[in-house]
Amino acid sequence: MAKRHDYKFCFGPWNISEGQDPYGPPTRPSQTFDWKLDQLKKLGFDAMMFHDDDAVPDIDGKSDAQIRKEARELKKRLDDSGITAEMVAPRLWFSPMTIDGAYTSNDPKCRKYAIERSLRSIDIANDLETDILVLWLAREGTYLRESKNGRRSVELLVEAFDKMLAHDKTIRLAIEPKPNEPMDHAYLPTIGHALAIAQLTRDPNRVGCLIESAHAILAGLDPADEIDFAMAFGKLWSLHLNDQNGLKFDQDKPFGSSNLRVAFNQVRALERNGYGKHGEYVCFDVHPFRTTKVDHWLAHLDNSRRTFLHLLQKARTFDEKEAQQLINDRNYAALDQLVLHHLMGC
Ligand code: GLO
Ligand code: MG
Repeated sequence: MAKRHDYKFCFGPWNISEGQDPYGPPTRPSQTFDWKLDQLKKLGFDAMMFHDDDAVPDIDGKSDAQIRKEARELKKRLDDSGITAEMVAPRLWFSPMTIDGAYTSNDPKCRKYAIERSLRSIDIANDLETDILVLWLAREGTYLRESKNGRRSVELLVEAFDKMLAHDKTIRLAIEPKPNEPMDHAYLPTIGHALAIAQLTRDPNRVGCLIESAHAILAGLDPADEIDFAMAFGKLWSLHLNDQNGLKFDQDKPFGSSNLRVAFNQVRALERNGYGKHGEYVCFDVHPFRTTKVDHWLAHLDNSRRTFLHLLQKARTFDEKEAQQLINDRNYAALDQLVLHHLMGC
Protein backbone atom coordinates (compact mmCIF):
# COMPACT_ATOMS: atom_id res chain seq x y z
CA MET A 1 0.00 0.00 0.00
CA ALA A 2 1.37 3.45 -0.88
CA LYS A 3 2.43 5.13 2.38
CA ARG A 4 3.71 8.47 1.08
CA HIS A 5 1.15 10.36 -0.93
CA ASP A 6 -0.74 13.67 -0.92
CA TYR A 7 -4.23 12.38 -1.71
CA LYS A 8 -7.07 13.54 0.55
CA PHE A 9 -10.19 11.43 0.98
CA CYS A 10 -13.83 12.04 1.62
CA PHE A 11 -17.35 10.60 1.56
CA GLY A 12 -20.90 11.79 2.20
CA PRO A 13 -23.34 10.94 5.00
CA TRP A 14 -25.46 9.08 2.42
CA ASN A 15 -22.59 6.62 1.95
CA ILE A 16 -23.38 5.13 5.36
CA SER A 17 -26.77 4.00 4.10
CA GLU A 18 -29.40 1.72 5.58
CA GLY A 19 -29.86 -0.83 2.80
CA GLN A 20 -33.30 -0.01 1.36
CA ASP A 21 -33.82 -0.70 -2.35
CA PRO A 22 -36.90 -0.42 -4.61
CA TYR A 23 -37.96 -3.88 -3.43
CA GLY A 24 -37.41 -3.78 0.29
CA PRO A 25 -37.05 -1.70 3.43
CA PRO A 26 -33.84 -0.75 5.32
CA THR A 27 -31.76 -3.57 6.79
CA ARG A 28 -29.84 -1.35 9.21
CA PRO A 29 -31.11 1.28 11.67
CA SER A 30 -30.52 4.91 10.73
CA GLN A 31 -27.76 6.80 12.51
CA THR A 32 -27.37 10.44 13.45
CA PHE A 33 -25.25 12.87 11.51
CA ASP A 34 -22.92 13.31 14.51
CA TRP A 35 -22.29 9.57 14.62
CA LYS A 36 -21.43 9.59 10.92
CA LEU A 37 -19.06 12.49 11.40
CA ASP A 38 -17.31 10.59 14.22
CA GLN A 39 -16.94 7.53 11.97
CA LEU A 40 -15.46 9.64 9.20
CA LYS A 41 -12.88 10.94 11.63
CA LYS A 42 -12.14 7.51 13.09
CA LEU A 43 -11.57 6.11 9.61
CA GLY A 44 -9.03 8.88 9.03
CA PHE A 45 -10.85 10.61 6.17
CA ASP A 46 -10.24 14.33 5.61
CA ALA A 47 -13.51 15.80 4.38
CA MET A 48 -17.24 15.28 4.07
CA MET A 49 -19.53 15.95 1.10
CA PHE A 50 -22.90 17.54 1.81
CA HIS A 51 -26.28 17.66 0.16
CA ASP A 52 -27.84 20.99 1.14
CA ASP A 53 -30.25 19.18 3.45
CA ASP A 54 -27.49 17.04 4.97
CA ALA A 55 -26.05 20.37 6.10
CA VAL A 56 -29.40 21.97 7.03
CA PRO A 57 -32.16 19.35 7.51
CA ASP A 58 -35.73 20.29 6.41
CA ILE A 59 -34.28 23.13 4.40
CA ASP A 60 -37.51 23.95 2.53
CA GLY A 61 -39.34 24.87 5.74
CA LYS A 62 -36.66 27.27 6.98
CA SER A 63 -35.97 30.97 6.45
CA ASP A 64 -32.74 32.16 4.84
CA ALA A 65 -31.57 33.50 8.20
CA GLN A 66 -32.22 30.18 9.91
CA ILE A 67 -30.41 28.27 7.14
CA ARG A 68 -27.36 30.51 7.43
CA LYS A 69 -27.36 30.16 11.22
CA GLU A 70 -27.45 26.35 11.05
CA ALA A 71 -24.82 26.25 8.32
CA ARG A 72 -22.48 28.32 10.46
CA GLU A 73 -23.11 26.07 13.46
CA LEU A 74 -22.24 23.08 11.30
CA LYS A 75 -19.03 24.77 10.15
CA LYS A 76 -18.03 25.19 13.78
CA ARG A 77 -18.70 21.48 14.44
CA LEU A 78 -16.60 20.55 11.42
CA ASP A 79 -13.78 22.85 12.54
CA ASP A 80 -13.86 21.32 16.02
CA SER A 81 -13.43 17.86 14.48
CA GLY A 82 -10.79 18.97 11.98
CA ILE A 83 -12.99 18.00 9.03
CA THR A 84 -13.38 20.03 5.82
CA ALA A 85 -16.57 20.36 3.75
CA GLU A 86 -15.60 19.23 0.25
CA MET A 87 -18.71 20.43 -1.56
CA VAL A 88 -22.41 21.20 -1.28
CA ALA A 89 -25.00 19.75 -3.70
CA PRO A 90 -28.65 20.85 -3.95
CA ARG A 91 -30.80 17.73 -3.54
CA LEU A 92 -33.18 18.42 -6.40
CA TRP A 93 -34.75 15.00 -6.68
CA PHE A 94 -36.80 14.48 -3.49
CA SER A 95 -39.25 17.38 -3.39
CA PRO A 96 -42.75 17.26 -4.92
CA MET A 97 -41.56 20.37 -6.81
CA THR A 98 -39.01 18.32 -8.79
CA ILE A 99 -41.19 15.40 -9.89
CA ASP A 100 -40.99 16.51 -13.53
CA GLY A 101 -37.39 17.68 -13.34
CA ALA A 102 -35.86 20.68 -11.60
CA TYR A 103 -34.30 23.31 -13.90
CA THR A 104 -35.99 21.67 -16.91
CA SER A 105 -39.41 21.07 -15.38
CA ASN A 106 -42.30 21.98 -17.66
CA ASP A 107 -43.80 24.00 -14.78
CA PRO A 108 -42.26 27.50 -14.33
CA LYS A 109 -43.07 27.48 -10.58
CA CYS A 110 -41.04 24.30 -10.17
CA ARG A 111 -38.14 25.72 -12.16
CA LYS A 112 -38.17 28.78 -9.89
CA TYR A 113 -38.12 26.53 -6.82
CA ALA A 114 -35.11 24.61 -8.19
CA ILE A 115 -33.11 27.77 -8.86
CA GLU A 116 -33.94 29.33 -5.51
CA ARG A 117 -32.93 26.16 -3.73
CA SER A 118 -29.66 26.09 -5.66
CA LEU A 119 -28.89 29.66 -4.65
CA ARG A 120 -29.51 28.71 -1.03
CA SER A 121 -27.09 25.81 -1.48
CA ILE A 122 -24.48 28.28 -2.69
CA ASP A 123 -25.00 30.32 0.50
CA ILE A 124 -24.50 27.15 2.52
CA ALA A 125 -21.34 26.38 0.54
CA ASN A 126 -20.08 29.86 1.44
CA ASP A 127 -20.75 29.27 5.12
CA LEU A 128 -19.01 25.87 4.96
CA GLU A 129 -16.11 27.52 3.12
CA THR A 130 -16.15 25.41 -0.01
CA ASP A 131 -16.35 26.92 -3.49
CA ILE A 132 -17.67 23.74 -5.13
CA LEU A 133 -21.36 23.26 -5.89
CA VAL A 134 -21.92 19.75 -7.25
CA LEU A 135 -24.80 19.38 -9.68
CA TRP A 136 -25.96 15.81 -10.10
CA LEU A 137 -28.84 16.53 -12.49
CA ALA A 138 -30.88 13.56 -11.38
CA ARG A 139 -34.24 14.40 -12.98
CA GLU A 140 -33.10 16.59 -15.88
CA GLY A 141 -34.03 14.28 -18.72
CA THR A 142 -37.00 12.32 -19.96
CA TYR A 143 -38.95 9.13 -19.43
CA LEU A 144 -40.79 10.00 -22.58
CA ARG A 145 -39.02 11.81 -25.44
CA GLU A 146 -42.12 13.77 -26.49
CA SER A 147 -42.72 15.18 -22.98
CA LYS A 148 -39.99 17.82 -23.28
CA ASN A 149 -38.28 19.95 -25.88
CA GLY A 150 -34.60 18.97 -25.76
CA ARG A 151 -33.37 22.22 -27.28
CA ARG A 152 -35.40 24.26 -24.78
CA SER A 153 -34.05 22.09 -21.96
CA VAL A 154 -30.48 22.99 -22.87
CA GLU A 155 -31.46 26.67 -22.73
CA LEU A 156 -33.14 26.19 -19.36
CA LEU A 157 -30.05 24.46 -17.96
CA VAL A 158 -27.83 27.33 -19.15
CA GLU A 159 -30.25 29.89 -17.66
CA ALA A 160 -30.13 28.10 -14.31
CA PHE A 161 -26.31 27.81 -14.33
CA ASP A 162 -26.04 31.50 -15.23
CA LYS A 163 -28.21 32.50 -12.26
CA MET A 164 -25.95 30.47 -9.95
CA LEU A 165 -22.77 31.95 -11.42
CA ALA A 166 -24.21 35.46 -11.06
CA HIS A 167 -25.32 34.84 -7.46
CA ASP A 168 -21.76 34.32 -6.28
CA LYS A 169 -18.61 35.41 -8.07
CA THR A 170 -16.44 32.64 -6.65
CA ILE A 171 -18.65 29.55 -6.78
CA ARG A 172 -17.59 26.79 -9.21
CA LEU A 173 -20.18 24.41 -10.62
CA ALA A 174 -19.05 20.78 -10.87
CA ILE A 175 -21.53 18.91 -13.07
CA GLU A 176 -21.78 15.19 -12.22
CA PRO A 177 -23.03 13.48 -15.41
CA LYS A 178 -24.94 10.22 -15.35
CA PRO A 179 -26.61 8.77 -18.45
CA ASN A 180 -29.69 7.20 -16.87
CA GLU A 181 -31.39 6.32 -13.56
CA PRO A 182 -33.65 7.71 -12.37
CA MET A 183 -34.37 9.00 -15.90
CA ASP A 184 -34.53 6.89 -19.05
CA HIS A 185 -32.22 9.44 -20.73
CA ALA A 186 -30.46 12.29 -18.96
CA TYR A 187 -29.69 15.56 -20.75
CA LEU A 188 -26.03 15.68 -19.65
CA PRO A 189 -24.95 12.02 -19.80
CA THR A 190 -21.17 12.36 -20.14
CA ILE A 191 -18.22 14.60 -19.34
CA GLY A 192 -18.20 15.77 -22.96
CA HIS A 193 -21.76 17.09 -22.53
CA ALA A 194 -20.87 18.78 -19.23
CA LEU A 195 -17.83 20.56 -20.66
CA ALA A 196 -19.67 21.53 -23.82
CA ILE A 197 -22.58 23.15 -21.98
CA ALA A 198 -20.05 25.04 -19.83
CA GLN A 199 -19.12 26.99 -22.98
CA LEU A 200 -22.68 28.35 -23.28
CA THR A 201 -22.68 29.87 -19.80
CA ARG A 202 -21.71 33.39 -18.76
CA ASP A 203 -18.46 32.14 -17.18
CA PRO A 204 -17.21 28.88 -18.73
CA ASN A 205 -14.13 28.92 -16.49
CA ARG A 206 -16.32 28.31 -13.46
CA VAL A 207 -18.23 25.35 -14.90
CA GLY A 208 -16.39 22.05 -14.68
CA CYS A 209 -17.17 18.50 -13.71
CA LEU A 210 -17.10 15.61 -11.32
CA ILE A 211 -16.52 12.11 -12.68
CA GLU A 212 -18.16 9.11 -11.07
CA SER A 213 -16.66 5.76 -12.17
CA ALA A 214 -20.04 3.97 -12.20
CA HIS A 215 -21.71 6.71 -14.24
CA ALA A 216 -18.99 6.54 -16.90
CA ILE A 217 -19.35 2.76 -17.06
CA LEU A 218 -23.15 3.10 -17.36
CA ALA A 219 -22.51 5.39 -20.35
CA GLY A 220 -20.38 2.64 -21.91
CA LEU A 221 -17.21 4.69 -21.37
CA ASP A 222 -13.89 4.05 -19.67
CA PRO A 223 -13.65 6.19 -16.52
CA ALA A 224 -9.87 6.57 -17.05
CA ASP A 225 -10.50 8.16 -20.47
CA GLU A 226 -13.09 10.46 -18.90
CA ILE A 227 -10.47 11.51 -16.32
CA ASP A 228 -7.86 12.23 -19.00
CA PHE A 229 -10.41 14.18 -21.04
CA ALA A 230 -11.65 16.35 -18.15
CA MET A 231 -8.11 16.97 -16.91
CA ALA A 232 -6.94 18.00 -20.37
CA PHE A 233 -9.37 20.91 -19.88
CA GLY A 234 -8.24 21.50 -16.25
CA LYS A 235 -11.84 20.85 -15.23
CA LEU A 236 -11.88 17.78 -12.99
CA TRP A 237 -12.77 19.39 -9.70
CA SER A 238 -14.11 16.36 -7.84
CA LEU A 239 -14.29 12.62 -8.21
CA HIS A 240 -16.61 9.82 -7.09
CA LEU A 241 -14.68 6.58 -7.24
CA ASN A 242 -16.69 3.37 -7.02
CA ASP A 243 -17.42 0.38 -9.25
CA GLN A 244 -20.18 -0.98 -11.43
CA ASN A 245 -20.68 -4.43 -12.94
CA GLY A 246 -21.94 -3.70 -16.44
CA LEU A 247 -25.12 -2.05 -17.64
CA LYS A 248 -27.65 -2.53 -14.90
CA PHE A 249 -28.93 -0.54 -11.90
CA ASP A 250 -26.48 1.94 -10.36
CA GLN A 251 -24.49 -0.25 -7.99
CA ASP A 252 -22.04 2.08 -6.20
CA LYS A 253 -19.81 -0.90 -5.36
CA PRO A 254 -16.54 -0.49 -3.47
CA PHE A 255 -13.74 0.90 -5.65
CA GLY A 256 -12.10 -1.89 -7.66
CA SER A 257 -14.66 -4.47 -6.60
CA SER A 258 -15.83 -5.41 -10.12
CA ASN A 259 -12.89 -4.60 -12.34
CA LEU A 260 -9.49 -4.13 -10.78
CA ARG A 261 -7.86 -3.27 -14.09
CA VAL A 262 -10.34 -0.48 -14.84
CA ALA A 263 -9.69 0.82 -11.30
CA PHE A 264 -5.90 0.59 -11.83
CA ASN A 265 -6.21 2.64 -14.99
CA GLN A 266 -8.24 5.31 -13.18
CA VAL A 267 -5.48 5.64 -10.58
CA ARG A 268 -2.85 5.84 -13.34
CA ALA A 269 -4.86 8.59 -15.05
CA LEU A 270 -5.11 10.55 -11.78
CA GLU A 271 -1.37 10.16 -11.25
CA ARG A 272 -0.31 11.25 -14.72
CA ASN A 273 -2.58 14.32 -14.59
CA GLY A 274 -1.62 15.37 -11.06
CA TYR A 275 -5.13 15.10 -9.58
CA GLY A 276 -5.22 16.66 -6.12
CA LYS A 277 -2.46 19.20 -6.78
CA HIS A 278 -5.01 22.02 -6.61
CA GLY A 279 -6.67 20.69 -3.46
CA GLU A 280 -9.13 18.27 -5.13
CA TYR A 281 -10.36 15.34 -3.04
CA VAL A 282 -10.81 11.67 -3.84
CA CYS A 283 -14.38 10.89 -2.76
CA PHE A 284 -15.86 7.42 -2.56
CA ASP A 285 -19.53 7.39 -3.59
CA VAL A 286 -19.96 3.80 -2.45
CA HIS A 287 -22.72 2.05 -0.53
CA PRO A 288 -22.66 -0.97 1.80
CA PHE A 289 -24.29 -4.08 0.33
CA ARG A 290 -27.88 -4.60 1.48
CA THR A 291 -26.65 -7.74 3.28
CA THR A 292 -24.05 -5.84 5.33
CA LYS A 293 -24.43 -6.20 9.11
CA VAL A 294 -24.21 -3.19 11.40
CA ASP A 295 -20.84 -4.49 12.67
CA HIS A 296 -19.35 -4.15 9.17
CA TRP A 297 -21.15 -0.98 8.21
CA LEU A 298 -18.08 1.09 7.32
CA ALA A 299 -16.02 -1.59 5.59
CA HIS A 300 -16.92 -0.45 2.07
CA LEU A 301 -15.39 2.98 2.75
CA ASP A 302 -12.26 1.72 4.44
CA ASN A 303 -11.83 -0.98 1.78
CA SER A 304 -12.25 1.49 -1.06
CA ARG A 305 -9.51 3.68 0.33
CA ARG A 306 -7.22 0.69 0.93
CA THR A 307 -7.79 -0.55 -2.61
CA PHE A 308 -7.03 2.94 -3.90
CA LEU A 309 -3.75 3.02 -1.97
CA HIS A 310 -2.78 -0.49 -3.11
CA LEU A 311 -3.48 0.50 -6.70
CA LEU A 312 -1.52 3.70 -6.19
CA GLN A 313 1.44 1.54 -5.21
CA LYS A 314 0.81 -0.61 -8.30
CA ALA A 315 0.64 2.48 -10.52
CA ARG A 316 3.89 3.80 -9.07
CA THR A 317 5.76 0.50 -9.43
CA PHE A 318 4.49 -0.34 -12.91
CA ASP A 319 7.46 -0.93 -15.21
CA GLU A 320 6.92 2.07 -17.50
CA LYS A 321 10.21 1.46 -19.33
CA GLU A 322 9.33 -2.11 -20.21
CA ALA A 323 5.81 -0.98 -21.15
CA GLN A 324 7.23 1.69 -23.47
CA GLN A 325 9.49 -0.84 -25.19
CA LEU A 326 6.52 -3.12 -25.80
CA ILE A 327 4.50 -0.17 -27.13
CA ASN A 328 7.36 0.75 -29.47
CA ASP A 329 7.43 -2.84 -30.70
CA ARG A 330 3.59 -2.83 -31.02
CA ASN A 331 3.62 -5.95 -28.87
CA TYR A 332 0.33 -5.35 -27.11
CA ALA A 333 -0.11 -9.04 -26.25
CA ALA A 334 2.99 -8.81 -24.06
CA LEU A 335 1.85 -5.42 -22.70
CA ASP A 336 -1.43 -7.06 -21.70
CA GLN A 337 0.49 -9.75 -19.80
CA LEU A 338 2.77 -7.16 -18.20
CA VAL A 339 -0.29 -5.42 -16.75
CA LEU A 340 -1.94 -8.66 -15.60
CA HIS A 341 1.23 -10.01 -13.99
CA HIS A 342 1.80 -6.71 -12.25
CA LEU A 343 -1.74 -6.67 -10.87
CA MET A 344 -1.55 -10.33 -9.84
CA GLY A 345 1.83 -9.80 -8.21
CA CYS A 346 3.59 -12.50 -10.24
C1 GLO B 1 -26.21 9.12 -7.81
C2 GLO B 1 -25.17 10.09 -7.55
C3 GLO B 1 -25.29 10.75 -6.20
C4 GLO B 1 -24.54 12.06 -6.16
C5 GLO B 1 -24.75 12.80 -4.87
C6 GLO B 1 -24.10 14.14 -4.90
O1 GLO B 1 -26.18 8.34 -8.73
O2 GLO B 1 -23.91 9.51 -7.69
O3 GLO B 1 -24.84 9.90 -5.18
O4 GLO B 1 -23.20 11.85 -6.34
O5 GLO B 1 -26.12 12.94 -4.65
O6 GLO B 1 -24.86 15.06 -5.53
MG1 MG C 1 -21.98 10.36 -7.27
